[in-house]
Amino acid sequence: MADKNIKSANEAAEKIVEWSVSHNLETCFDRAEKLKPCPIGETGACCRVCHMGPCRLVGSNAEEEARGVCGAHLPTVAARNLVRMIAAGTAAHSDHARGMVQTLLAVANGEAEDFKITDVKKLYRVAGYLDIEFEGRDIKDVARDVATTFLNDFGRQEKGFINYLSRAPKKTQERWEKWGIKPRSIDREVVEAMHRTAVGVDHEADHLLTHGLRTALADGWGGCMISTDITDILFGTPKPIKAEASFGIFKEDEVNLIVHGHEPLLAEMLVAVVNDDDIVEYAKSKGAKGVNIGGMCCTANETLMRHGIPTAGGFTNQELGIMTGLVDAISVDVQCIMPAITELSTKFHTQVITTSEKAKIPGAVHVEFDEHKAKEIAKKIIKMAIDNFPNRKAEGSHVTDKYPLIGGFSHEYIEYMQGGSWRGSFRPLNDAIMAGRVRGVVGLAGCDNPRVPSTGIHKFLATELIKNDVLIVSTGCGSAACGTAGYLTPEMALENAGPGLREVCEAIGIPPILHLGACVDNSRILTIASAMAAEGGLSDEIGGMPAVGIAPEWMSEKAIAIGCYFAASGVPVIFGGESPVGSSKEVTRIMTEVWMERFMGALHFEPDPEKILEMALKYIDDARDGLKLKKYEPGKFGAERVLMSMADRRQLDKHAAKPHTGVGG
Ligand code: NFS
Repeated sequence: MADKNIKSANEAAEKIVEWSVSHNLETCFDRAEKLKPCPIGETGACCRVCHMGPCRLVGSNAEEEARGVCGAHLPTVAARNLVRMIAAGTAAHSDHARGMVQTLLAVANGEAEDFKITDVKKLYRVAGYLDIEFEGRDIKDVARDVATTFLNDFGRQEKGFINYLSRAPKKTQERWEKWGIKPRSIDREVVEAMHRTAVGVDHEADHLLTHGLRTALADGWGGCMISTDITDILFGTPKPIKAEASFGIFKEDEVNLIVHGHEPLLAEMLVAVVNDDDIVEYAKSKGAKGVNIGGMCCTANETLMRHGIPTAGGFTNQELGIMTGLVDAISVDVQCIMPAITELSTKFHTQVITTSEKAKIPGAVHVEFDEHKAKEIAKKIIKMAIDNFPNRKAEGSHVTDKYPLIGGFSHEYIEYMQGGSWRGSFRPLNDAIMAGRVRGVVGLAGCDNPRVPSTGIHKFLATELIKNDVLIVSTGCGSAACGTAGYLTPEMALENAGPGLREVCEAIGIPPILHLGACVDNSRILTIASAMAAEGGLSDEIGGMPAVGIAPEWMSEKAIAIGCYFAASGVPVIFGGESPVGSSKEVTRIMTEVWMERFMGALHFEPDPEKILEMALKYIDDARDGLKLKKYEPGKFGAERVLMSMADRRQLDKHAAKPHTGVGG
């Protein structure tokens, strides 16, 4: 593990942190050191839902004895706190998804002329999931029906559930049905979560947390999955693509514009127009060779996956990026944007531009995005960056490290690469797991965090897991952590993967860590898990698979929503850091033991990286035992099953509902 005395485990980032200290500039790392978390709030024992408090439920026997002024017990308070985090996280992803749906509708209605439907095949596949007729129909009519069907998933008031629940394996759906956690609509579950957690409403921890899971499922199989699919329809389904990562992506002789935040609409338009003649001419007139776009956080993942736009990294890199002195403008929309960047930018020449009607930051210039005038606004923003280029000062850390990477692994591509257009399937992966070549799969995701040597736990787990023949799928700032460390390359398999995983990676030609996209693209992992269940030979539901989710440096409420939708879908999840409900034994028991019993998933919090690794491998090996697979032994593989008899196939087909998954589904 990384040395505890460093701020970032990423060398380039650490160089800039050192530079910031020598130049008396404050960063999140300094603030994290100065501002220790309140131990009562940190563990979920503080209740702030009314103004008789805040009540602190503390003491040596708080679980049994502590009460708020209203009489609320600690498990109630801790559970309410978690449910509110889930609601906030769900709201964030889903509001983003709503923007995507509204844009698709505007395109269908001819009101957003600068956007178009790029991936018609994906539109048809989505229409197929939704039982919308598409053959022989006008594309825009299909798109309109898709968009209006999805809009109903946000606000459905009549009977029914979120459409995409039907994409999960049948057995997984049956568990949801049995325990009453099928979400009706996204907004409704979020509103109900806020209602139930208001003073004097729902007080039973298990009952509260059950609704938390229902809300989280609305996020995963609703907001996130809808957002992924519409983004693919509008801008293309990702395929493997080369890009670069770290601070060396900024160019000395070009205008550098960072796109930072989450919603890809404006970023897509900036990428589309950046090489237009008038833009290039204008840049030259100000002494620059052109305009270079770089990404940050999840917007980076979106533009990297589809266009190979380089990334400057994840959450804790945003201030450091400005400190290179090379950023002429940073265009931000919503989520994970530190307000600190405007104050910091005054020490440099960087122009911070806020663009969402939902988000302003004191000190930033506001240029509001409107999908009906996308191109015009994109050009305005690029010109602002160009105008600022001559103001670039000499100072800045000017760190130039960068690494190549390969991103762009959509679930469609992962299926395709295992057999081509006609025979794409998850058979080879399932077989490799059955034979013990691949021990299991880990989703390594979530934020990077200044409270630990930032990106260090991601790097530790990434290298250890692949050494143990575990295939990694990564998203969000987890991908950025791996990308800026140089881990997202096929060579990584040769140098660091265990013998079985290396063989598989070489045979298919993939890195051992697959970059699947932004945090909303965690929905791609749900689709992959469903496809693996449908393929047969492993578990016939998501639960019971040799698969684990890990968010080792999480900080956002969105991560909690994601962790909970994986748990409810049947995946054991391990988060790093202190538990935000660690004060309550009862809540902790429900999230681990009770959820495991009901859904075959769980949500653990474990600050020790070595223990996270140990737990993940144990979950994987226990799942292998449960499925009666060959015991995992490094370098020793079972017989690869090449062909299945028809009888075998029929047997599997009985359990598996193939039509709900991936390509051709
Ligand atoms: Ni995910 Fe993306 Fe990063 Fe964390 Fe924030 S950018 S949505 S929340 S910090 S991974």
